[in-house]
Amino acid sequence: MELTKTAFIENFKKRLGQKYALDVSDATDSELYDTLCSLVKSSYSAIWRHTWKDYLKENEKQAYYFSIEFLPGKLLKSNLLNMGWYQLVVDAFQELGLDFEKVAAVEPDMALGNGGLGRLAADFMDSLASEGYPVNGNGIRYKYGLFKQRFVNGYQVELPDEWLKTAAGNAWEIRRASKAVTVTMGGHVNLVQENDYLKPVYEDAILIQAVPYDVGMVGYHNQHVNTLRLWSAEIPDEAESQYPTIEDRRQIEDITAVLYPDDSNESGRRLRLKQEYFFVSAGIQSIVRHYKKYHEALDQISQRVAIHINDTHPAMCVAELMRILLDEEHLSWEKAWEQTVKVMSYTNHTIMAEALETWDIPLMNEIQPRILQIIAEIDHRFVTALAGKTDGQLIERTRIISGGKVHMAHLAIIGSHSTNGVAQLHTDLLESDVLHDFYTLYPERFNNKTNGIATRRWLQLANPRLAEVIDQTIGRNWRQDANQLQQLLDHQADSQLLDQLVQVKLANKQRLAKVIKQQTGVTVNPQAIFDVQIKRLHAYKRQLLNLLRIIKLYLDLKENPDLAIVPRVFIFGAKAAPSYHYAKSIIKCINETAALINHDQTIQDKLKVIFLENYGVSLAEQIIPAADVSEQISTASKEASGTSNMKLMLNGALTVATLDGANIEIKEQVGADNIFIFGLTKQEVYQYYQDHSYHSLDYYQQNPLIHRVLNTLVDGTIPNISAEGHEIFDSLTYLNDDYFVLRDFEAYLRIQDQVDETYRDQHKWQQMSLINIANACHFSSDGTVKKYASEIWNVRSVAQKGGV
Ligand code: 26M
Repeated sequence: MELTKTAFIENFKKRLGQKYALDVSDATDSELYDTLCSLVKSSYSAIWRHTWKDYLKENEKQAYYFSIEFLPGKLLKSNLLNMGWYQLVVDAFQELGLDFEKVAAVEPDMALGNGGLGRLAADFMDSLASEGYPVNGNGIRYKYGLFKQRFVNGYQVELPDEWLKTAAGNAWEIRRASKAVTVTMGGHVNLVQENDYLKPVYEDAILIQAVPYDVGMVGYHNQHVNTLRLWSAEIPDEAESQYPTIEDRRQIEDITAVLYPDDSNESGRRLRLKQEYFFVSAGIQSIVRHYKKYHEALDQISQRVAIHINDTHPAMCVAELMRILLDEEHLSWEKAWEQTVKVMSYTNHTIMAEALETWDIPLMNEIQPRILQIIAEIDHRFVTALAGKTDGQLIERTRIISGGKVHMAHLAIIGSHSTNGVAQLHTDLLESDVLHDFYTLYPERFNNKTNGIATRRWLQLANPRLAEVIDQTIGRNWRQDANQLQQLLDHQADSQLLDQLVQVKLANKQRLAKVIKQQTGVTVNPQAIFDVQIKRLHAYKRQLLNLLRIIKLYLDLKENPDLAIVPRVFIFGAKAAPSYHYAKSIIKCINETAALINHDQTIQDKLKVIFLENYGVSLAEQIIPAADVSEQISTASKEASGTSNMKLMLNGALTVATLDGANIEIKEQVGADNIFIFGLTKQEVYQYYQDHSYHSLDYYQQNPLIHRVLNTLVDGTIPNISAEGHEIFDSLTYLNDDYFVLRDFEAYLRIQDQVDETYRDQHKWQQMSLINIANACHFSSDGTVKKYASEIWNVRSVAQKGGV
């Protein structure tokens, strides 16, 4: 598949002529983009075909990653990189007099996820293909992805994300009508004895056509392309002839219309449950159908198939596979159950109690009565098997159905052979606390898989300048094997390299400064510290702690304009769930504080506060390479892992962190001297929960500094926040500050002083930065998926790695 620039240019011109009857000079960016995608796609489609045919030939065990969210962002550059075409296309475009970056910018972000969980799924897909594993994704093709965020008067406003309506559409998908399956929902079900089994007879059920749209997941230089299969709900052809009403049609098409924003507070939305069953049933049916085409015995399916349940949203996989094995394949309950548990595995992504998913029994019955029957039977057998053998209360606490609800995490754990957390601390907490009862029942099922990130996207693509400096220092092998980045540790004393790091960072900051100017009109100084907090807006992530410190600095500078502080630009990127009132109030307060500070002439360049709109994958790719400081300041024990911490570290930012999630492992890798750790530990947080000795009001009343800073929320110092300021003030004082913001405030100030002091010694700073870059390889998702493959799914790599 060796391609020369000349051949590419020729192909490109030819394809453009065929598709649009245009010359290069007459085509729009959108037409150029579409033509390029079409060339890329036809070039990998032969490999794609071979990849899955080879699986069959070799009788490979395959795994399927079920996730209600995938957040890949843009795919053009990533596909070009992985195919080995990137540089060639950039050069060819230059020769044609075309602006490659402008053309690439035409692609809409594929934003079919909320944040960490969906992005992790996308990084895993990249790594699984790049490591040559036979693992495919299974999810939903939402017509509307995560809402677009705008700020109006400092308030978040949500707009629909019409990603499929852009001129570019989704260039990467292939609609496979021939692979459609029918999903049955609603109605009633009766079990009728037929020969030696019970046959379910459905009444008044709705039949939904599930049509798969496949997206190729291209591996890095390895002739391997996996499939991300996203399902869309349509009216079945048979029903078409029965003249469905507009209302009927809408009922069906609504199922895959919108991605739900992460609203852990809101529950009972029947459409969400329909979405869950829809993609679970479609995915499992298509797996079983495929399996049966090539294998006989369904009682051996666990030897060829593994299914991964990403968070509890796809937990009905357990019941759906049981349904098919029992009702359609007539296996005995025992055999079906044994296979199901062997096939399934589950990842937990949060300990936040309000995010643990439950569904009311009547709702589950309404959406899919047969699935409820099966879940009830699993629950019944679970209770019966344990009765008399263990403490009755433990059984009550762990059973799937209790208090009128179906507990999805219980279903996932009981119905699978593996439950993992996403960082060591998180897994420890699952075992000792959140899922302790299950841990006593099934200790062998629990394991840790610390999250990871795709170094191709987050270093090679997002930060080409840094990538090139690394090439010059240790050669190019790290591009194929991230572990090679550790060789950078041999160059800590290379002052020429450290200078180059300064230049790279500066250039990236200049690039971001342009984006900031364009989006906000604010001019920022690239010589200042770029201090970055980018993640969903959530109380536990404590954007508020960051804001309070900004207010403190502002007050200090107003009091003493000559105060010698290292200039800082505070950069936020965050969406709040539309119904999460408190989070939206924090956004408003940050925006108003930003307006106050940025327009205050006396502050000059010493302090700027920038809240970029519509944070997402593409914006992250601009922000992360430009960051000096990475804010990872969640209340200890609350952030399961975090992954922006890993991306920022990989790009040379230094981390200010609590001992939470993967921050602990980052500290272990870089050493305590190369990270800024502060704040309560998990043990201290839990101690407070136990003895109720935290009284945040005392901190307000007794600490003059905290008093002064909090007052600005309610005394008019920060304008236009009378409602929001009071809401936040009250939460931190009278409502006892659930996330220990005031408790950690002074420790946070102290550690940030240390950041300033370190930054003044640029040699030291760059050395620390280098150590962080080198050690970030421990958090490559290539390594993470290898562990999933060997320790959970038992699948092997089937592709040879190519060159770099
Ligand atoms: C809930 C209800 C309705 C609609 C959506 C949701 C929902 C969606 C996503 C709830 C939670 C969701 O994701 C949780 C999540 O993103 N967790 C994060 O997972 C990352 C990857 O493991 C971790 O790094 C983060 O620490 C963790 O917060």
